[in-house]
Amino acid sequence: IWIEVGLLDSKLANGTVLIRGVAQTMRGVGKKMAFLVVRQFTATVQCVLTTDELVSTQMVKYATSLSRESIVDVEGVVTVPTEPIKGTTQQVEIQVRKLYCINRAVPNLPINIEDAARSEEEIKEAEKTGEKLVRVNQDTRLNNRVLDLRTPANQAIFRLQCSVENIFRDFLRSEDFVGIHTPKLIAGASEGGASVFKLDYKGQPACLAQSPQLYKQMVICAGFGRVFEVGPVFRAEDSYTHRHLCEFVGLDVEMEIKEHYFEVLDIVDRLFVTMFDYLNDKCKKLLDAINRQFPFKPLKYLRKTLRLTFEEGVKMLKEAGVEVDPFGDLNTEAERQLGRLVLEKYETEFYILHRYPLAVRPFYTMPCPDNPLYSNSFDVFIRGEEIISGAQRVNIADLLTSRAEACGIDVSTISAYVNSFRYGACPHGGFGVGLERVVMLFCGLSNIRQTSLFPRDPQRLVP
Ligand code: ATP
Ligand code: AMO
Repeated sequence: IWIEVGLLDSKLANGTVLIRGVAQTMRGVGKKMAFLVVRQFTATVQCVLTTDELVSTQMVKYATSLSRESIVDVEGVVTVPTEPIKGTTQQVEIQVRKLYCINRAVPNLPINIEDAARSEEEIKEAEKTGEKLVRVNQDTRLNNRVLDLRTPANQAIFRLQCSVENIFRDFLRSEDFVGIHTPKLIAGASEGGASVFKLDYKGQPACLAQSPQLYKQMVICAGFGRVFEVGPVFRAEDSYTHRHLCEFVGLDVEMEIKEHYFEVLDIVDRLFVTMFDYLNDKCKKLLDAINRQFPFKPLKYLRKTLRLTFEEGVKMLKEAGVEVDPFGDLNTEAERQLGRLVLEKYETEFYILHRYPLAVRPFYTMPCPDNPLYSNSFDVFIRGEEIISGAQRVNIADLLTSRAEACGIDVSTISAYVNSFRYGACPHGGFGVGLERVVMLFCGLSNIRQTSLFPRDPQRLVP
């Protein structure tokens, strides 16, 4: 009976099971006994070989000579040891009856999974006692990503990411949003020309989409009411930071609004509170696996998400002695500082900052009706870092044209977009979320490369 390693428990005691997994470690004790730790996804179990009528000394030798990370099938009887088992996730053992190697790994692996799975704390503790454990650096990990991804924390990170994406879809579908797919090969920049990947499209100049922005709005003009998209976003970032990738997964939303851009904020609020609740309730094992290697405190968030205006944010910073331009953008350090102040005052690490200065927002952003120096726009932060940008959009073609011109954009390159607003266009707004940033910041990870399977950054195109 095939069974998943993660499902092995004392209820199966004395039963015969068959597992397939990876030979993680093997240790011989004399010629008559060997221990083999077998791993499947995030779970590990100890398999014990003791010579008897079914297990020969050759088989014990064979088990200890297996190369690490080889794929094995193990058949055996489940037993419950009297002492708790250290070093495996499952609290039972398998007394091996049969052992087959299905596929052998090379003997010298570029990364040892046990090394890659160790926490910084463990390494430091060992150093105190004079023991030197291997520290696998990020480049080595990313160069050998197939092996690196086998660590329990990495297995958990990408399962958690899948949940984030699914909750995004499920929540929006339950609110009558329609999933769409917009083109990624497009004629011009959608978020400003600086960070665009240019390419040749059968002789025509083209580029990779920097966001679904213009097309998701055109779909609203086409009468779809409420839409969302999950898809790749390409940005030719030229500096190397802990939170920018050259390709990331964009979670985008666009919706008609009746009265106010707060209707969009209401969706952000309910979507993310639903998401965080789900992750905390239903993904405990995954969070534990990440926590074991990369310890983090659970995210603090409120039942109703805090909304601060940009002006209020600037005031809080000023009171704390941080001078920022009241009509400029916040730099990374000011954003972090504001995050700390908000946490102190409001006890939340998740909040919305809205009514940004118009000058720092893209041309398609609606100016505030009461004061055009500000805009109906917002960013959303987790632990002091941006995960979302959004806004009400300009839905009046002539205003859009003048805003584009004011921002230095050649309107002839976006005429199909601008013209969409000449055939009857509802007031609307939306937002874009970076999937990798959500996972990184929810789990308090320090680098966005940890939440991208095969990260693309200014220096990395392979693997
Ligand atoms: P996006 O650029 O998509 O809005 P973001 O998080 O980079 O996402 P911005 O408002 O553009 O947000 O930038 C905020 C701050 O982040 C900037 O003031 C700048 O300090 C820093 N920053 C933005 N882009 C880069 C980059 N490519 N390299 C280094 N720093 C950057
Ligand atoms: P923005 O450019 O702020 O807005 O992007 C939206 C969100 O995408 C994520 N993000 C990134 N993630 C990884 N690497 C990058 N280089 C990167 N750049 C951005 C961030 C950010 O909050 N069209 C608008 C959205 C809208 O108004 O609907 C836009 O693209 O989490």
